[in-house]
Amino acid sequence: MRHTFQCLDGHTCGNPVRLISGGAPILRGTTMSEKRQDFIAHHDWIRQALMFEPRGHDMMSGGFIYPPCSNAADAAILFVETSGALPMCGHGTIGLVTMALENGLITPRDKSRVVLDVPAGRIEVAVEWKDGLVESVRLFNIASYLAETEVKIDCPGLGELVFDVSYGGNYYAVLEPQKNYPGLDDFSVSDIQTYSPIIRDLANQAVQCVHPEDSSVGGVSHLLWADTAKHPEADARNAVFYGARGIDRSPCGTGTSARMAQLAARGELKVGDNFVHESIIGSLFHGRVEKASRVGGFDAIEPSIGGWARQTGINTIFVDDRDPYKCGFVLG
Ligand code: PYC
Repeated sequence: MRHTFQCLDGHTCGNPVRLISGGAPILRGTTMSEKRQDFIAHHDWIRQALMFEPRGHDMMSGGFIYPPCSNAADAAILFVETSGALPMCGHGTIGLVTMALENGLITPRDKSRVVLDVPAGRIEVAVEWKDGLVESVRLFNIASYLAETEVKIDCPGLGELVFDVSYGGNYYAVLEPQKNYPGLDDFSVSDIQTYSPIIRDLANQAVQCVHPEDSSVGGVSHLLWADTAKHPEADARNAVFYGARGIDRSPCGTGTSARMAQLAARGELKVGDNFVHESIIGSLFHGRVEKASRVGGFDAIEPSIGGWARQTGINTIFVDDRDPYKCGFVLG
């Protein structure tokens, strides 16, 4: 049997986004969190087939658009990525909403503001149109909070590392320059790919992060290697690691949200402040602290992220049951 998936491919500030517009499985559940759990339990092969090589690659990321789960929303998103079916993805939202609107896949009540149910909660996206196309968007993300401070691990090959863990839709170990991590200029791409999975494992042994309002969301899945900016308009730079070898080419929406929550908790950002974040390729997200909030017993912020995406093509992907690489592969 041959399974067919219709896709729109694009990128958000350099990082790939694949909108799977045909072939979405029917999911059980009434919320996107429940539907995400059903997808993980019964349909994860689709994510593997469409994200991993040979149909995807280390950075591949995307999602499905579903009907809304609540009256307040216009649509819902299920995110997929090489690292799993994420609770939330910022660059993914920017790309999926841009391509869905430009291709008429969603028709929001207000074409300048799309309300979406996602596994991590409800988000909104303000849309800037130009000549019938989406020029840029601003994503109003879920409440983000600093979960753990000064976690210490001993990383083989590097030595002691100290980091905070912050939530912006996924849990991030936020590594700032320190004795054994001098900064991105002295740390190669292959250093990031070598040490990040080891640090992620050690971080998950050191701390057990579970979202206070949804126990299905937990665990450090992403690492944010922080540094000072190079771009004249940026406040800071970062490289986010995910999956087995992926490094985000965009400044990372949930990572930027997590970083803003960390800085806000330290008193280095306040409500109304802007935070321009630069990616490993020099692209920018324009973050802002919109509101103070709470997550469980934690002080939190509601961040927003401004960015843009462009569609690169249309892709019809076949997955053949006879193919020994039906579910793709990841190089160790
Ligand atoms: O933009 O939130 C994001 C993201 C998560 C993983 C890669 N990008």
